[in-house]
Parts: sequence; structure tokens; C-alpha cells
Amino acid sequence: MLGPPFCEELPPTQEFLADSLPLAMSTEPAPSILHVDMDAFYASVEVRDNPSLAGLPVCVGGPASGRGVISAASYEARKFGVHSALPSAEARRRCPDLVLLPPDFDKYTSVSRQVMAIFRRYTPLVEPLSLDEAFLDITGTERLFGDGEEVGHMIRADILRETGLVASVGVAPTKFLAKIASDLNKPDGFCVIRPAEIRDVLDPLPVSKIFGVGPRMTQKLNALGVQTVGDLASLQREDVSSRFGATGIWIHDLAHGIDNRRVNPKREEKSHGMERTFAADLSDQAELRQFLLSFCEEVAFTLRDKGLRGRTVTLKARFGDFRTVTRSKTLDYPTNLGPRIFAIAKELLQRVDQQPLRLLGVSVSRLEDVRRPQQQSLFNGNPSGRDQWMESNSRLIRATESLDRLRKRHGRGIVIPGSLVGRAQPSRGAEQVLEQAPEAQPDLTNSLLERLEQESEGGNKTPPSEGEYGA
Ligand code: TTP
Ligand code: MG
Ligand code: MG
Repeated sequence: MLGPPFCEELPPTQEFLADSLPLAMSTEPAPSILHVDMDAFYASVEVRDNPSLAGLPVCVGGPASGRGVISAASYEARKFGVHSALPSAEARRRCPDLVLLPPDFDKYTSVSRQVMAIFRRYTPLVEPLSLDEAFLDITGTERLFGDGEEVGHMIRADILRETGLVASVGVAPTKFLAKIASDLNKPDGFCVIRPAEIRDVLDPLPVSKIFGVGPRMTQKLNALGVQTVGDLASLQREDVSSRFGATGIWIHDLAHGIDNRRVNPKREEKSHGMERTFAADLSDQAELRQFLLSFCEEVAFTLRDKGLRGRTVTLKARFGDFRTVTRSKTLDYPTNLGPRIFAIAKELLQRVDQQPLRLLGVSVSRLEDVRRPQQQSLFNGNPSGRDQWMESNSRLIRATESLDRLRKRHGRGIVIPGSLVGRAQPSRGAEQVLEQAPEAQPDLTNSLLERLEQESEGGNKTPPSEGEYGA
């Protein structure tokens, strides 16, 4: 259910490159990496549970009357040009007989757990990428279950038998190729790419199929006469690198089928965020700030729940004409406290054109485990500043702990900013990353929240966080 990430292109960040260590002792690039992805996932679950919908153009998404967008489209619906992220109203225009259903995230999450458990029967090396897909590395388990091709068939059969759903599977020597392979014959696809076939498969693909090549880079590459992966592979590595830097090297390697990323079962979350499309464009700054506060609280709660904290706060804003901007700020110390995140997000909101917004979001990245030890340098030479800060931080932590207890007992939606009470809630579109419990009873918590809001007014001086909540 996680929406698309905050940036449309994925340049290889330092972190990402650090992940790309050579495969340990790998000599033969056997096709032992699988990528499994469910077909039309949300829509297929709905059809499974209501077989009278079989064969119909079915979609899951927000309402066509409002500003909902399509989350998932059955392959019948795709024949009408309907796809994920298309506004539902446009989908309805393209396909007047469309069956449009609201999402049931609990159901999709539970199917996802079932599917991931099937994967783990065959190997512990399972790296989930989203609810409906994962990479698997079966190196070393061949004697038990057979080679990649055999395991791929068994997994597809298990999924069909145990969930009634269809998955597409790609098997290849690398992650990049396995993902390409699972997509090649979708739906109900199965494809093995062996080392000798790599060039034949890659050459004709549009260059946008390369992981990290988004719409903007595709345009730049097209302008250089590069349309296909084969075109990119035929360029000199130095030329691509001088134009596009580290990203150039990365995409040139991929175009040659080189991808040393390992399947990482403990894949670290790179960011966590939340965004909403409003029912009507919103220009009132006070109202936008109130939404932002509720997002920051929600994101912070999830970070605490996962034992994480982060340093970079990114605000995303989409205007009525779909122009989208992001603004980021990195703190000296990581945090998982809503008011601290809000203090930054509020400042970032002020740096965005004050025009009506269609969508607003906030995310926190550069995440780390709360158990990681912190530097203590910020207040060096100013012990009283440090004491003052520690005291205010302890208060914030205590208030946050009380709120978290309420959230855990009554549902996270119980805690919403007092100032949002009685206002229209944002639309529950597909871009919504986190769900808010519908039965919010904010009265209980308003005074606590007001205190937290006041705390956050104290600016965003970033604290030494060895006392940080959860540490
Ligand atoms: P995908 O695997 O990208 O798409 P899909 O399973 O619907 O279709 P297929 O794989 O056969 O091409 O995404 C998995 C689910 O994630 C999808 O069913 C709904 C959700 N999703 C969104 O909510 N918004 C989106 O923009 C996308 C792409 C997916
Ligand atoms: Mg899918
Ligand atoms: Mg998927």
C-alpha cells in the first residue's frame, strides 16, 4: 500500500552504492535470483472474493466523483487505458462500465503476509519490495528444492493453491534482470533469463525500463539519441559518466546486465512518509499547517513504532496544475518526535509558493536505528544550553509516551490535532500512505497535543538526541 516514493528518479545515493558490494564468492552468474510480483494485486484480491466480477474491468481506487486515483486495475480494465495513478474520473471516462471498488488495506496486508511466508519456505533470503513483490535468492538451496526455474514454478503453484491468486515470476542472475523478467510476460508470466540471453532480452527494451531512469532522464537520453537499453549499452562508459556522473555509471552497468546488489532480507527502510490529496485544493496556510501537523505526528509515531529515527525532513507539495515540488532540510541530530518534525515541515511549507495545493506530504529519511549511539558535540562548550534542551526534550518525550499509550490502546487515529476537529478530513485516495483510524476521539488528547504544538513553536534547534525517545 505504500505509495510511490517521493522522488520519481532514483539516482544511486551513497547509501545505495554502499549496498552494491560484489556478490560473495560468486563465480558463475547462475539464474538464482527470483522476482515475484502479484498480478493486478488489489484488484485480483477483490475479484477473488467476489467471483461474479471475473472478466470485468475492475479497479480499486478512490471515488470517481471526487479526486480519487486508481490504485490497481485488472487487466480487463487496462484494455481501456486504465492504470494505477490515473484519476478515477478519467478512468470512468475511458471505461464507463468500470467496476470501481474502495481499497481494503487490511485484506491486502493479510494476503501479503501469506505470500511472503510462502517465499520463506524456499529461502531465508527474501527481500520484500512492497506488499505484492519480493526478491528471493535461492543460492545454496538448490539441493533441497531445485534450481531457480523449478523453485519459481513451485512458488507460483503454492500461491495459486493457497491464496487463489496469480503471480508473475522472473528468474535471472541479478536483481535487475529478475525484475525485468517478471514483467516481460505479465500477467500470469514466467520468464528465465540465462547469461547467454541477456543481450537479446535487454537490447530492445526502452531505456526507461532501467531502474533509476525516470521520465526526466529518459527525456535527456532520448535527446542524445538513446531510445533503447541497447543504445545505452553501446555508448562509452566514460561518456555516460561524464554526462550523468555516478548515476551514469550505474545505468550503463545495468544496460550491460551488471548489477551486484545482493538480496538483502533486512532491507533497511530508506524513508517513511505520508501524503494526501485534498478533496478540494487548499490555500489556507493555517489549515495546511494543521494537516501537516497531523501527518508529522503520524509519521513520527510509525518511526517510533519501528524503532527508527531520521534526520532529513522532506515536504512535498502539488499545486492545482499538478506541478510538484519538494523541499528538504537535514537536522544535525535524528528525531522521531512529531513536534520536532513539524517544526521543520512548517518552515519548509513557508518556502513553497503560496498557491492552492492539491496534495501535501511529509517524509523523513536518513533513518537509523534508535539504538545507535549519538554524537554529543552539538552543545560542546555550552552546558547550560544543553541542560535546557535536555529538560524540554524530556518533557516532550514524556508527553509523547502518554500519547503513544493512547494510540496503542485506542487506535492511532485517536490522536489528531485539536484544530482539525470538525473539519473535513482529507480524501482517502490511493496516495494516502498511512491510514487513520476512523473513530477518532480527539477530545481526550487535545490538551496534550496543544502542549506539543507549543513545544514545536520553540523552533527547530536540533538537539543532542542521546536522550531521544526510544533510545
Ligand atoms: P504493482 O505490482 O505495481 O501493480 P499491480 O500488482 O496492480 O499490477 P501488475 O503487477 O500486474 O502490473 O502494485 C501492487 C499494488 O500496489 C497495486 O495492486 C496497488 C498498489 N499501487 C498503488 O496503490 N498505487 C500505485 O501507483 C501503484 C503502481 C500500485
Ligand atoms: Mg503487482
Ligand atoms: Mg508490485
